[in-house]
Amino acid sequence: MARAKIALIGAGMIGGTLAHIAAREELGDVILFDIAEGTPQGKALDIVEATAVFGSDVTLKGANDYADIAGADVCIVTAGVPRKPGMSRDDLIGINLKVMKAVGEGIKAHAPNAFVICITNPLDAMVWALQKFSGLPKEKVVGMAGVLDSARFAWFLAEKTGVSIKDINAWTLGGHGDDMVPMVRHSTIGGLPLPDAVKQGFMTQAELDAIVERTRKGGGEIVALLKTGSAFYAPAESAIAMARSYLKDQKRVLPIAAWLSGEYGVSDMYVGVPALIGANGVEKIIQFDTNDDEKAMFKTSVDSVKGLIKACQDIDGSLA
Ligand code: A3D
Repeated sequence: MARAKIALIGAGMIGGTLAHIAAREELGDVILFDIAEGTPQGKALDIVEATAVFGSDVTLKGANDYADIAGADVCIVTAGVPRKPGMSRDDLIGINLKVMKAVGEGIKAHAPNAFVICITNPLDAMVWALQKFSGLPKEKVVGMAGVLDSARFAWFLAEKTGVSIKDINAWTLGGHGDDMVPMVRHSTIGGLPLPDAVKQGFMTQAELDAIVERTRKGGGEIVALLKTGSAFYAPAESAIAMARSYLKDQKRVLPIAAWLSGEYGVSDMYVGVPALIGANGVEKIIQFDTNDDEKAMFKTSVDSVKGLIKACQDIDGSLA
């Protein structure tokens, strides 16, 4: 069977890290695409030289021409600009919407059968625009945010309770903003829902509340520390988990920005929900039962995403 072809659109901090992980894991041959000349070629050459050391039978190539992504099985999109300290993700919308138009048209022309994972912020609006600009089937275009937000949630829980990260299963739903919805009742430590873990003394309610708050602001915490950009290692790992589930038909259930058609009371937009990813893309949306509080938080988050979509439509009339 031929090797998979993975096109990384954007060869910046996340794009370069994605290329490195994909090569080490022998997930497939990698095309690293960017508008900047030299950067994708330099990163691709650097990593392909490392394959002699870690022994992966894959090739990597840098590109500035969309023709090079032809026939890609997976496209992971990080093209655009990241946040700087003091900026919200929403401040990026003007620049990154134009980038999504160019990227969407490039994918439509050269890789129409790909499974597309968008990472560019503001995530839920950019994946929506990317689907519109590319015209690819909705189940083949998804956004990465929930895997990352949930990973942050899980790590904070592991750090606080001293329980292995392997035995923590955390879920964060809704849009990828500070009003995302960490699902306290559905997240577990060793199988115990978090409210039960509090009752059993793993942490206090106040400590759990602080973790929920830290999770919501997890991206900003790293932006403030780095000062020159945003997180890239954990975002890249998160997108690779999604790509792997598609390429290997693993059928993992992951929190992703998926197109909703009535699930969770939401239609015609992307928002973070648990979804099963297999060889057909998004094969199923998993519906958690939600109480009134969770419904209200989810609605607030969805309303924020609606506001971002409206802003996209105001900027680009073709999206209306
Ligand atoms: P960065 O290192 O700046 O890389 C972005 C790359 O995109 C640069 O190399 C640019 O040259 C390139 N680029 C710009 N315009 C185009 C274009 N039209 N076509 C192709 N390439 C282009 O950023 P990064 O890798 O740190 O972050 C990339 C994006 O991911 C940003 O929008 C971040 O905000 C976002 N991000 C999202 C998450 C989520 O969880 C959703 C997490 C972290 C970062």
